[in-house]
Parts: sequence; C-alpha cells; structure tokens
Amino acid sequence: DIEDKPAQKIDGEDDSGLTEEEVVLSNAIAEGPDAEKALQRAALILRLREGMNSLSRVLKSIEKHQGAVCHLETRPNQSDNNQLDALVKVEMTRVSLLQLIKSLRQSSSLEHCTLIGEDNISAKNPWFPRHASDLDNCNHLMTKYEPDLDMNHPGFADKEYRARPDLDMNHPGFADKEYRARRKEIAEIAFAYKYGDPIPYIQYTETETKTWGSVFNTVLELMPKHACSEYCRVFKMLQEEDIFTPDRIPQLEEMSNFLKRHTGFSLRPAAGLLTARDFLASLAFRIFQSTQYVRHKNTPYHTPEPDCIHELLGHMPLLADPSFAQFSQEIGLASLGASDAEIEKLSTVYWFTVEFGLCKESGVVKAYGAGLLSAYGELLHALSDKPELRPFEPAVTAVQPYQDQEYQPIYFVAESFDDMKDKFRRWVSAMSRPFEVRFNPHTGRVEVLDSV
Ligand code: HBI
Ligand code: NLE
Ligand code: FE
Repeated sequence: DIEDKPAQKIDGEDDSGLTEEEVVLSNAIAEGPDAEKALQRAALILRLREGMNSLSRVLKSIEKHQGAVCHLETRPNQSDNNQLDALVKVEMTRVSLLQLIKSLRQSSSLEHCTLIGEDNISAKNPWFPRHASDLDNCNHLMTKYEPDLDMNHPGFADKEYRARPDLDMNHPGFADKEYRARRKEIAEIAFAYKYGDPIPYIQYTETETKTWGSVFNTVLELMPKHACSEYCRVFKMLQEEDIFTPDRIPQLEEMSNFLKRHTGFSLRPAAGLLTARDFLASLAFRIFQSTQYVRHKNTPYHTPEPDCIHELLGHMPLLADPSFAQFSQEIGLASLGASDAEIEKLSTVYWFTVEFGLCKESGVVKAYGAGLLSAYGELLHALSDKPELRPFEPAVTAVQPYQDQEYQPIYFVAESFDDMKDKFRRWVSAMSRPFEVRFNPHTGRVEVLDSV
C-alpha cells in the first residue's frame, strides 16, 4: 500500500510533510557540487504497524526510489509488541530521498517515519541523557554475532563484535549450561534496575568466590612491580576497609559507597557489555555501569568480556582517584550527542587508556589500564618484550584498530597521567559538536550551551 504518487515539487513551497529541521538536515546532507545527482547517505527511523509485512513494503518502496539499503536494524517496539521499530540507512539522491519519505508518510503501514542524520551530520537536537535518572534508558547491550569467528575473518577486528556466552562458541562458558543459567539470573537484576534503587546483593557461590580469590592474589603479587602508584595507593585503602580481601567478592553497593566518598562516582548494575554510546554517557554523570557476574572458572587469567572481577579489581581503584575520575567524566561529557564517528574515536581512546593504558613512572613502564589489572595473563604479556609500545597521542591512538578477544599486540604509553589528560583535553576540544555541555554538580544535570 506504499504507492508512488506522481513526482511532485519538493523544494520551495514544501508540501513534503517534512519538519523544518528535517529540511535543514536534508539540505546539509546534499551540500557540495552536483548535489542533486550525488548519492547521499541518510538514516530513517520507522515504526511499522504490521511487523515484517510492513518492512517488506518499505524495502520495495526504497528500491522503487532507486535507493540502496546500507544497514537495517529492527526490534519489537517497547510499548506495543505488535509494532516493529526499524532503523534503515539508505543511499540515494536527495530528491529521491524526499520522495521516499513522503510516500512512506502517506502509507498506512507506518506509524511514523523520521529522518535522522548519518555519521558526521549530527542532528540539531540529538537525544542524550541530561540527568542520571535518564540512564535507565541507556542500557543497550552489544548483540553483534559472528558465528564462524576466526582470526583471519575481517569481522575479527570489528570493535562491535564481543563475546557472549549465549551466542559465541569460543566463549569459555558456551558449553556450560549451569554457567549460562547463572549469567541469565544475574543479568535479570540489571534489566530490572532503576535509578535510585539500592544495588541488589548477590550471594556469590563458592566457585565464583574461588575464582575471585585466585585473580585477587595473583594481582596482589604482581602489583608492586607492575601497577602504577595511584592504583596501589587506593588498593591499600580498599584492603584497610576490608572491602578487598581474597575470600569475599565485594558487593557493588559497598563499592559504590566507597567511590562516592572519594570522588563522587557511583555504580549501577549492567547486564553485560553495553554499546559504547550508552556506556560512555554514564561517565558524564560520574556513574560507572558495572557488570555483576563472574567470569568462567576455566579462564581466571583473562576473559574477553567485562565481568565484576574486571570492574572491581581493574576499574574501581582508579575511579577512586580524583584526577583519574575527572578524566573519566570528561570522556563521558565529550560523548554526549557526538556523532557515530566521534563515539568510535572516543571509545578507541578509552580502550587504549582506561582499559589498556600504560604509563611511565620514573622511567619505568607501569600498567594503569583496567583490562590489564584484572587479567594477570595480559598484564604479564603487556610488560614483556612481546607487544609493541607506542607513545600515547590522542589523534593517532583514536584511529588505531583493535580487537577485544585476545591480548593486545599494541599498547600506548603515556608520559604521565597529567600529560595524558592534557593531551586528551586539547584533542577533544577540537571535536565538531555544535554545542557545549557542562555538568552542574548542584543539580546533577547536564546543561547544554548552544553555540548557534
Ligand atoms: N560495557 N558493561 C560495560 N563495561 C565496560 O567496561 C564497557 C562497556 N561497553 C563499552 C566499553 N566498555 C568500552 O570498551 C568502550 O567501547 C567505551
Ligand atoms: N580481559 C579483561 C579481563 O580478563 O579482566 C576484561 C576485558 C574488559 C574489556
Ligand atoms: Fe572495562
């Protein structure tokens, strides 16, 4: 029922039904020489009334308008399960795009159709959380699934691919039914969590506690030689407060209270690996989204995805350090309303600093990255002569490809924490966002300072 009315005039007196903002956006998409003939990329958000049936009509309509579909995602609408939400990225001329939108809007298969920006074209008012309570909407998990993953596969280096025990045959927990059931049970807690709730207590099993203990003791032993001084300083405080001991996994709630006292950071439970956008957004509010399950017992030395051993042993000590907490929040603030391309760069910088960073201390290279301090296998690898070490330089680091399955072949070394923060600030201030954001600590809100 999506049918083409004869082509109508779209420019000037506009009867295309586009909002003013969308017209601005579509003009921005079309800027440049030969704009009328040039193929443009655009993204549409659709709400489909009759699920897959409507989807096939939409796809036919795109084809009819000489458009190519570059990307398609669907999910059941959250409030009405009979409806399907779809994100469709298309490539077509601007004129065809406007005709397509118009014909979609006239169709009875669609509840609505919205044009949004693609990549570097950021929409004028993108949605992002303005207050910590908005993070209840920022808990989207990575789901990309690459069934026949091998190291030669081009998808291997895809940053969006992450191991999940329910999807990935290479995951240490894939064949372990009991482990998967436990993971599901703990994930449910995170899905049900709402801003302001206390973080539910988890009764960890003996096996889980043993895994924690063996990682804890190994890190304790390697720490004096390999961890940066800020990490060691807070680690000691955590031991003195009896939060860090080998025979008990700290609860997220008590760890959250510890952080609050030192840097104002707090925790909220996450069901697993979140999208970079959602994960980074929470840092803007000094909130760290933390997993609560424990890695599989067979791989204490390294697991490809975050687990609570990684969060607690890797991240917590530095999040209780004022200067590092400040840096983490700044990455978060930079991510709010950023384009997909910028999120990609920010998360790559995050990867090579917060997760896998090395720094110099009186000329000696030490680890400060959480992914190293929670994985003694990789810690020893990083400080051996096997990997390549390069100086941290945000513009260069931000475009370095990486994978998240095996030990890293390349690490970046900062001259010092302060030098890293300095360089990051200078780099991030050149980002192209058309507005400034500021966190107001009195209200807990992010304020947007429009520059136009
Ligand atoms: N999600 N739960 C969780 N924990 C992380 O440490 C994490 C994440 N998503 C993305 C991510 N880390 C980073 O690697 C960057 O992509 C931001
Ligand atoms: N490889 C880390 C570990 O085993 O602790 C977790 C990685 C998180 C990105
Ligand atoms: Fe991490």
